Amino acid sequence: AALATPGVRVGSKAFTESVVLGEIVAQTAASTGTAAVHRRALGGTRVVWEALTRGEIDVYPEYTGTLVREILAGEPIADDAALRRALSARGVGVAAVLGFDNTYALGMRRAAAERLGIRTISDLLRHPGLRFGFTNEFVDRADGWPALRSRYGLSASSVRGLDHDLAYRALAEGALDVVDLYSTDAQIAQLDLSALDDDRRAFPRYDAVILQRLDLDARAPAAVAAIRRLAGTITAREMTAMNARVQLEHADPGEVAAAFLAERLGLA
Ligand code: PBE
Repeated sequence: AALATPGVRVGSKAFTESVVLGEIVAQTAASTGTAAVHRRALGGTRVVWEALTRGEIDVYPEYTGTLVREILAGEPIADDAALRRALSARGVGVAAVLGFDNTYALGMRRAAAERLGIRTISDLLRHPGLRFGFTNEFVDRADGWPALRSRYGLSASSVRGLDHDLAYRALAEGALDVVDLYSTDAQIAQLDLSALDDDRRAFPRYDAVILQRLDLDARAPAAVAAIRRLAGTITAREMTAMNARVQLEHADPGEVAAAFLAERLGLA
């Protein structure tokens, strides 16, 4: 029997940007003649990370703050070198640091924030009656609502967990007052939201990276080399524009990724 074609199995988390980045990675691998599949929107952070470490996928997009504060929480990670060591002990490497930060922020409709005089997260302490709606994962994550609650002493009376896109809709319709934003989401500009200043620095940096299983180097060297060349190629503005194509115009993430690779990297 013929040897199985060495392939690259890409995964992504269940939100727009992760799927777009997964497509960029899968198409980049495919451009080297390597078979590539993308298991889109596999699940939340834990599910996709475990799929990587168990060997069900080879590559997926992640964020440094998520690695340090959630996935590897409990391990002291002081700097970049320590992060790479902790990953490598798990058979994982950083193939590329993409060039932008997608941080969590708390957001309100600008008009509502201005009316109530809210500019910072600390200002929320004076308005305990506000209705909070957070992405399900944010409600439980060590770097999400639990971190904000203890850092700021917030004790909202109403906190709902919901789908990220539904949270934006509920905010726009006035059914919620405060949601967690991802800073590269296109809805922030579209819905005229304001991101509250994280005045007590609860959130870390969330630099977008591509994680890979280290054993992929031997299995698909050309694809890995191509994925490494994605380093530094995406600015926050470019990522927001790609998210907008999907979030606001409902373009397919595969098309958006193909356009990016063609225009920015000359990959056909
Ligand atoms: N995010 C925003 C990150 C954390 C901050 C949703 C892009 C994530 O872990 O997926």
